Amino acid sequence: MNIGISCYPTHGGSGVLATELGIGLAERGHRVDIISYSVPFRLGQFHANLYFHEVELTSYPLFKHPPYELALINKMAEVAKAANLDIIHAHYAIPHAFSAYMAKQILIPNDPKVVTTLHGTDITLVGLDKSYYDLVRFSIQHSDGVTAVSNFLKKSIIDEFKITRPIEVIYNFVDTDRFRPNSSDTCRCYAPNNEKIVVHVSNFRSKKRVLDAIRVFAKIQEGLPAILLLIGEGQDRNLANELVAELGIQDTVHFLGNQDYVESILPCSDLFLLPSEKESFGLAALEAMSCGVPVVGTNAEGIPEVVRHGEVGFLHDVGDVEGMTESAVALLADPELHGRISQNARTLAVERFSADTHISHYLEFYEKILAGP
Ligand code: GMT
Repeated sequence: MNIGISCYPTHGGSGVLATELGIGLAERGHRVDIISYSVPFRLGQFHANLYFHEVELTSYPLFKHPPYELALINKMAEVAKAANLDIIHAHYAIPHAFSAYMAKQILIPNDPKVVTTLHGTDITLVGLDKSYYDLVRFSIQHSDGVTAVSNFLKKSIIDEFKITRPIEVIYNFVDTDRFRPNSSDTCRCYAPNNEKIVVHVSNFRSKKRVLDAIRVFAKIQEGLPAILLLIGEGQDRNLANELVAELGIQDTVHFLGNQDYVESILPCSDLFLLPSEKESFGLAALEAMSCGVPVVGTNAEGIPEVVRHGEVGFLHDVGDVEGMTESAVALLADPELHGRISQNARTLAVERFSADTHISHYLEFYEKILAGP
């Protein structure tokens, strides 16, 4: 099969998932053409059967902003023609799904099928904005196939956008060979006295509630020696800095910025914090689970579908810093409990969210769409 993938190249979950899917499909012998404004960071090394196409932006004095969507549509149509694409798979509705629809119009009668995967805020936040709502609804209705990354998200699409067409839930997945428990000590330099290592990975947007992660950590370290690794960049970074200074915990909190290889950091950590207010799935937590790291977080949106409360971690209401702290301390202070939850986390990732199973699911879905009217 020839599959075009359009996604964001940055450190967000939708781009990660799209890239990992592309790599997995290419490894199975399919031709994959990734279309984006720069090379997705997760692409890493060279992969046979996988091609990257940069969307080039041309500016002109008339344009206040160079029209990215138009350049993307044009690039999609160009690649689809040259690579004889069967499918254009758009990840995140804005602007990829509508751009794929437009590319398809250009290509009629040799048009590929358009598959759209909705990831989260394209439905629950940005897509609800009046400036995008009708466009997102149109794109969903006019895709040949639509998938959602959780049951929560499927229900939101139906409820918020009054969608009646079928939507397939295909959970996000993780490469359990790369994200695995090991005796890595790469981040032990931050914990020279064997302190517990607590990790938070996000894009530092307000809905991720990184300040709650810091507050939980501050309380954890009152009771036991611990350090916090904050991975990511975003608008709340300065607030996070200020809070760390206000709480006087600068020596034990380390801002690592964006990291391309979190699989080197996660295995040597003891706990992952996910205090999000909005999270349709929580791919970052799944990657931690795959490394055998227990998760403490919130029961928001789709998180409980991934982080099973009491089995692979503990979930509390959004903003319940006390509750999250209690669970975190209970886990970190009890090696038997920690060992059990860590083992469960790894097992759940392998048995329920492996790349192999879910890439097969996507392929079956493509075949169904290609066989359709
Ligand atoms: O808006 C974001 O948080 C970024 C977004 C993305 O496109 O990277 O993340 C969403 O997609 C991920 C991959 O499917 C999910 O794991 C995240 O839960 C989801 N984020 C939200 O729903 C807030």
